[in-house]
Amino acid sequence: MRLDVVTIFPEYLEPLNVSLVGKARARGQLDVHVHDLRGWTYDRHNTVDDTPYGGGPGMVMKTGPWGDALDTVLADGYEAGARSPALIVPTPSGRPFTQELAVELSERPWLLFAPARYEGIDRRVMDEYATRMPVHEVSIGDYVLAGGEAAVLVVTEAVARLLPGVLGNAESHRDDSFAPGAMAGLLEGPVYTKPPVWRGRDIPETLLSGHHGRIARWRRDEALRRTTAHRPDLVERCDPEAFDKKDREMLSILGWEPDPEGEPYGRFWRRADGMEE
Ligand code: 6GU
Repeated sequence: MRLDVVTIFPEYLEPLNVSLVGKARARGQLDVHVHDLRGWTYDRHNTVDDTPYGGGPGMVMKTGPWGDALDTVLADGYEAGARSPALIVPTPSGRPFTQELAVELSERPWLLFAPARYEGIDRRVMDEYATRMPVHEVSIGDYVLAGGEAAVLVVTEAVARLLPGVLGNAESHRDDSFAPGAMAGLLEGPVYTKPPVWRGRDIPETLLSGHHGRIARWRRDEALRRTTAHRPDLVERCDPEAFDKKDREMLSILGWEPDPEGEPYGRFWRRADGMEE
């Protein structure tokens, strides 16, 4: 996979040399190119922003540098044999970045990132490139960052770990919170390793039992406990068909019950007197 990042803070992308992404690069699984947007400015002050039409606070990133930068980077990539680029524009006003989108992006050969600083990039830039390639405006959460560079690191890491051969063990994806499968839509519960006793704290007995069925059940119960506590919205969104008899017992203990008026039928919701974690 080829990645291009155009930014006014190339140093901010240094972490792409570290850890999982750094190793994927070193192994040739990821071909990363970071470009300084100011390389496409032609005035003394290397201006990349200007005041917004219609007035208001803050500054808007100009069309000129972005258009010239993206054209050059695209031409260089095509020249090097890259194909089918997708443009990713991190912005707090984008669609939520999800595991589903990470999987979709991991299947593309070429991602081009355009992180904005200031109040964002002139709309015409996204409209222009959308005529040539998929454009994804994405937000990484409900808070505001000073710029999209940290989001580029987030998206890159989420995507890179899905590439074939990047994680050592293919099984490592299986139980990811948000991965499709048996634990679909539930958060992972707690995990433990040696020593068996630490500062007087021991390991839940079931995990030492060697009984695979009981261990799987315990993990499922803990996932339900954690999800109801931290992300009740995920439980409400679950297809009730995904809950077996034991799940339903656990959910009832946690204060959740099927809603006879739920859509689809029997969707779970928290009883008014439900237990809080
Ligand atoms: Cl992608 N950019 C900025 N500036 N703030 C954000 C964000 C992105 N996602 C959440 N907040």
